[in-house]
Amino acid sequence: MTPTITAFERSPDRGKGLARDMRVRWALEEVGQPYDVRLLSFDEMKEATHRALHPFGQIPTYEEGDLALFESGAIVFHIAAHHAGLLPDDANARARAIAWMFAALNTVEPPIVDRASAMLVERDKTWFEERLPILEGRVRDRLAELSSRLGDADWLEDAFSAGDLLMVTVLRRLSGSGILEEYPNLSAYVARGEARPAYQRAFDDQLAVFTAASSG
Ligand code: GTB
Repeated sequence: MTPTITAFERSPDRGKGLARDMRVRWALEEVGQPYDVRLLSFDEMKEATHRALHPFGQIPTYEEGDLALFESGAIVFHIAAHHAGLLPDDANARARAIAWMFAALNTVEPPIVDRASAMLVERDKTWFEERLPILEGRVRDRLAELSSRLGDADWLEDAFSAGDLLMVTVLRRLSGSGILEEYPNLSAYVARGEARPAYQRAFDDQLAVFTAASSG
């Protein structure tokens, strides 16, 4: 059965692939699973029909037969658990790849999102200039630790996994900040992820949505 995911009808990132449908698209492309996309406006996301799928009225969601899922991490995990290619077969290696999935979403993403949110909605506050270095300091702390762990390896464990897929999408939220570039091995890590053919297909598909919405 072909799954259906939801995505922004017009992404605020103007097709840069920073919204969280990107990680789901990428996972589906990595495992070779075709999918449909239902595009939603901000108003539609808050309607009861969509809230039945997503309690917080957000994207992405994932529907496949009787299954309806929300939360990008849970969706990527579901895809990885049901197809070969995103999680190792060895039980211990699999557990470690899953640990990196949680690390991406639970340890590295929060300070990055805090910074991005402040940049978006707190710029006009009197305390913004004082707060920004604090938020950026927290991002740098995490990146320094991640950079140190990655070292000169290609991926976080022996082979590319769903942990890398999520980590790369999380680090991409720093695009344009200049912060990622302070850690050359992390920049190269993100570039390695972006160079994967599955990533490229997913990126092109989400960009095509934005381009079509802008020309219509
Ligand atoms: N924890 C959830 C998950 O991982 O699935 C979070 C889902 C989420 O934040 N969804 C956002 C959303 O639906 C889109 S991805 N927002 C609408 C709303 O809450 O009303 C977040 C996002 C949005 C825009 C950019 N951007 O423009 O750069 C980047 C990321």
